[in-house]
Amino acid sequence: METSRPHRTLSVVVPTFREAANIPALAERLDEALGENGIEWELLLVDDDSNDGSEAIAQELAQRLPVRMAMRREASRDLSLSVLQGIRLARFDRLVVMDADLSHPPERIIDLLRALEEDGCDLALGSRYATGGTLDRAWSPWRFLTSRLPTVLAQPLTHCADPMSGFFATDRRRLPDLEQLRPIGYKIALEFMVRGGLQVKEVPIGFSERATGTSKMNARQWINTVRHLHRLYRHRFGGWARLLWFAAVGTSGFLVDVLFYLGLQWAGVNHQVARALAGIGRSIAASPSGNTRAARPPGSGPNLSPSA
Ligand SMILES: Nc1nc2c(ncn2[C@@H]2O[C@H](COP(=O)(O)OP(=O)(O)OP(=O)(O)O)[C@@H](O)[C@H]2O)c(=O)[nH]1
Ligand SMILES: [Mg+2]
Repeated sequence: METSRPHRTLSVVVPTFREAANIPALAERLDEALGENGIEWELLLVDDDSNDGSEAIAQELAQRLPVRMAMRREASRDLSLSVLQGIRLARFDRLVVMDADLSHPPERIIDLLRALEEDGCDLALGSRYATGGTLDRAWSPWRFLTSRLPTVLAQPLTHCADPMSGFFATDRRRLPDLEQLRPIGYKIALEFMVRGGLQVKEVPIGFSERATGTSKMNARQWINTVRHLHRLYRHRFGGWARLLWFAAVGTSGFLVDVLFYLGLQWAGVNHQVARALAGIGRSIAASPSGNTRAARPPGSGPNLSPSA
C-alpha cells in the first residue's frame, strides 16, 4: 500500500448516462480508496441529461463528499465529448477517467497514479488484457467479437493490449490540445494515445460486469468505434488508410452481391435471373449517395478538420 503524501490531488472524471443506481457506490468506494491514501480528490460527473434522479443524488452526496455534476444539455449525447468537457472543468491537473458502472475498480486508481509518478509515463491505462488483467464474465460470442475486433483493429495504431479501455490516469498538461481532438464514440483514451503520441504504461486490472443499470454500448456505438478507428488510421497512415477503406467498401459491395444472389437462389429463383437481380441490387447499393460515401469516406479532409 502506498504511503500518503501531502498535497496529492486528483480529479476523477466520470461520464454518466442513466447511472443513478451506481453513483453512490462509486463515490463511497472512491472515498475509501483515495481518502485513506491522503489524496485530495473530487468526483466530477459529466451527465448527458439523464433525467433519472442522478442530479439529485449527486447533490445529496455533495453534502458529505467532494462530488459535483456538470450537466450537458446537447442535442445528442456523447461519451467522449463529455469526458473532454470534464477534463476542461476539472479542479486538478492530475486526472483519472473511468466508467460509473463499477466495472473499473476504484481501488486500482492508486496503482495507475503510481505508474504515472514512478514510471514517468504520460498515461497509465487500466488494462483487462495485459498479463495479470482479468474479466469476470462469460461473454456471448457476439459480445466477444464486438469487444475483441476493435481491439485487434487498433493494434497497428498502438502497442497496447487493451487500447479500448476507458480507465486511465493522466495529467492534463501532457494531453494534446483538446480543441484539436475529434473522437467519435466511446474510445477517448485511444484518441489521446494516437493523436497525442503519449507514452503509455498498462496496469492490469480486474474488470467486473456492471452490477446495475443497463449498458449504453449498442450497434450504433460499435459503428462509431469503427468510424473512429478509420479516422485514426488516416491520421497515422494517410493515403494507405484511404486505400484500405476503399478495399473495405469494395469488399462490402461484393458481400451484398453474394448474399443477394444466395438469398434469391434459396428462394428458388434460377441462376441467370438471380445473377441479374443481384447485379441490380449491388447497383442500388452503389447509388449516387453510396458512391459519394465511397469516393469521400467519412473522415476525409485534413487530419484535424472537424471531419477528421
Ligand atoms: N455523458 C455520457 N456518458 C455516457 C454516454 N454513454 C455512456 N456513458 C457512460 O460511459 C460509461 C461507459 O458506458 P457503458 O454503458 O458502461 O459502456 P461499456 O462499458 O462500453 O459497455 P458494458 O461493458 O456493456 O458496460 C458509463 O459511465 C456510462 O454511463 C453518453 O452518451 N454520455
Ligand atoms: Mg460499462
